Amino acid sequence: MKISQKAAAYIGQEEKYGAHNYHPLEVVLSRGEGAFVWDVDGKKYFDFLSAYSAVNQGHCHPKIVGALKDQADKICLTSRAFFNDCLGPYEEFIHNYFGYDKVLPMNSGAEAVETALKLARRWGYVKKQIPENQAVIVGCEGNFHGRTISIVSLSSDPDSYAQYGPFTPGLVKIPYNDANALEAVLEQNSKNIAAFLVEPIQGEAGVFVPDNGYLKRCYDLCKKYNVLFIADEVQTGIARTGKMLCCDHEGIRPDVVILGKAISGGVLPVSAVLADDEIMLTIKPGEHGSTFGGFPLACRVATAALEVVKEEKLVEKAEYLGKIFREEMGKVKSPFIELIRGKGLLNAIVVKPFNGKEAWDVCEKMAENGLIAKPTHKHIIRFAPPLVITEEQLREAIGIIVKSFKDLE
Ligand code: IF1
Repeated sequence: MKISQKAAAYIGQEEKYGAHNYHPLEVVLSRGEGAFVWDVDGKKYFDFLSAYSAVNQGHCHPKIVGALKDQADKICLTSRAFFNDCLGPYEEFIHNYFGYDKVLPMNSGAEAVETALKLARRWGYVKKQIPENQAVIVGCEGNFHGRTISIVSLSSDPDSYAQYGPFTPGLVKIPYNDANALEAVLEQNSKNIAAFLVEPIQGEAGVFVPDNGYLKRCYDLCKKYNVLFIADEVQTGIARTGKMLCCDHEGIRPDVVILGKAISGGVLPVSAVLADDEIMLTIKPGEHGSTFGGFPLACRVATAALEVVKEEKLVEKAEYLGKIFREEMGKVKSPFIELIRGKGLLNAIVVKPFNGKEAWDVCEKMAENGLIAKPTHKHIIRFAPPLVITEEQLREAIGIIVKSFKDLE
């Protein structure tokens, strides 16, 4: 991929002075607006990653940025050592928006997942009388829940866990999309199992959509064996899959919901754990927290970001536009296209290598043609534009994707 001297300079700085924990596509971005981003040379792209589904409301949404600017001139951070005039209103807003008794505000998705793991263990000891330090949490093969030591202790991806041991105990994995596997592990040891943690769609695994009914069956099993059903909606939540929460597709109400990414519209790191009092109040004052968790900027930004979702009907848009994407891409005859799958505007194409070209080459070609996306697990390209994309823009973007496959044939 040819890059300008200007872009190369930025890339060189990251190479020289930054940790090498990523291998980005060689596009150097400097501006974003709605469904579009521009690089340092002024080239415009459709953004089809949305920062891994954090920018559902579109880049630099004026209402969200406006809330940030307005609050930034008042007070940014108080810490939780004192009260402030933003957190209470935000917590009531979240209560009314999602229908859970309480919210525990954190910052990154991983922090919210860690919070949910602690909450599940604490509930297990206090409410389920699991013997101290014996609590087990069940997760799924192929999961991605973040990058902390406990979370990667549950990972089945060596890129996530290799050479980071020793690992946190009490975390077991079962195959994804297999409710019988959950039933088996619950029958065997439910008295020590505190929770089942699951992504309603496995994002990083390549937008792995489980069979219809899978989540409902797992939810029912958790009820039967008095195990918390915890949904990691960090990537699938906030309208991305055509419902406010992906679990809504199956009409289930998780015991604990984990949110992140688009809860702030991609403006600040904001995450949240939702639960009812019976679970949430097992954590007492001083037993969990974080410096920035629920800080005034986050409260204002997340409130605006969630208001935008309803005001601009992003749930309905994701559902409607996602169907168009899968229908139109399903018509394309290309030796590269093995499979198209997804829900709402969280979609992926499994790419068959052809002509010595593979997913990475397709992404480079799409960037040349004005659309950025990135492969996951070598052969899968995720397509997740901001939900504010118009139908006309989506159809134009589909044209770019199709042209890019053709260019490589
Ligand atoms: C990276 C992808 C990876 C998540 C789910 C929790 C978190 C994530 C379902 C943690 C974060 C990000 C992390 C980022 C790339 C991206 C990602 F799935 F979205 F593509 F890695 F798998 N639960 N996903 O997807 O949230 O701490 O990042 O705020 O680490 O490279 P976080």
